[in-house]
Amino acid sequence: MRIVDLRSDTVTLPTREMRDAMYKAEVGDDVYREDPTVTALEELGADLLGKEAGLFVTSGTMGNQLAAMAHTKKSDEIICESESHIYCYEVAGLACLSGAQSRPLAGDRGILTAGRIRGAIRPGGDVHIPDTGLICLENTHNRAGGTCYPLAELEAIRAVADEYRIPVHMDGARIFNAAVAQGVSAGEIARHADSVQFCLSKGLAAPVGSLLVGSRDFVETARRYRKMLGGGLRQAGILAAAGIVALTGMVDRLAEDHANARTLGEALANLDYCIDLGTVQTNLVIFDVAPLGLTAAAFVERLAASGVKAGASGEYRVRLVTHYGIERSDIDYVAGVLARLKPPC
Ligand code: TLP
Repeated sequence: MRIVDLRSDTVTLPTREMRDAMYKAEVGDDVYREDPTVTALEELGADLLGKEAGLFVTSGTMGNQLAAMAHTKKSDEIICESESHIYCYEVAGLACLSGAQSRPLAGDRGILTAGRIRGAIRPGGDVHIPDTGLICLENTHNRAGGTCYPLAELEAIRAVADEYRIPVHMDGARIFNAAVAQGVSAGEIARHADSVQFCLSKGLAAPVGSLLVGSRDFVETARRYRKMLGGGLRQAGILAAAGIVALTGMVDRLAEDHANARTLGEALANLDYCIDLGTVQTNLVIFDVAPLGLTAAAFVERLAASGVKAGASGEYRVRLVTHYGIERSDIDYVAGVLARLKPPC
């Protein structure tokens, strides 16, 4: 049976070029800062995002958590979006690792506005009340279906953050998807944030790792916390080599994933599935199966019986993710399966 794995872009396999680069990578002990390939990747990532420095970390989760630890102090409050990864899927890391309280705000398709954020900032100076220590934005927004922050909104949020002197961290796990979809450089997006975490191991197809970028001081603080959490790696250049190929050779092709996601979204809409096509801006497609009288888990099982691997994004929401390795013919196959699974109205 044909298998089409649309569970996540994390399932992408490294390219031949990545494997060659990994084999040939010049390496050293990165805790001593003697791994030239890790250093090259960190400099490349920082450059692309217009920041002073970068830090290679094991995962997006580690990058986000290190950012929160480095930006905040214990008892701070962190403003985030109520469906964000940092709030929903990082095992309460903000509470455990930073000792901070989350202040989740509902966004519109995952997008927070400057006004909404301004209204949630704590006044400060009151013995009862936590300080707002950080604003976290997720771009693209995973659970909202891969939506992108409009640049004008980022600019307005930056202005509010500056007014209250609060740092902004961007969970840019898929920031390059946003950049390609919006036709701008990742730096153009990142300039509104003090720090950005972005994943090499999702649509960019590297096997492992993320980068955390920001000011030199911020990155040095994060480096200490990375060591504390056991993330000080040794000959990590083996992994970083693939990351360099990811950043230099895999960004532009994300447009193909977006086109495939759009085709899939339109197929779902044409079949009268419950989908908000406005959310299909990048490589994620989320639709609701409640009107079919099914849970997401039950629908995912039906898809699996036809070789289509999907994931649940909530009890009734199914998520399909397009990525490197998925071709247009796979999308046509999935559209055929979806047509068969939908009972006639
Ligand atoms: N997302 C994964 C799962 O954890 C849900 C996925 O399959 O989409 N930020 C965002 C916006 C993410 O989507 C993810 C991973 C992360 C952070 C964490 O990255 P990793 O998995 O590398 O820790």
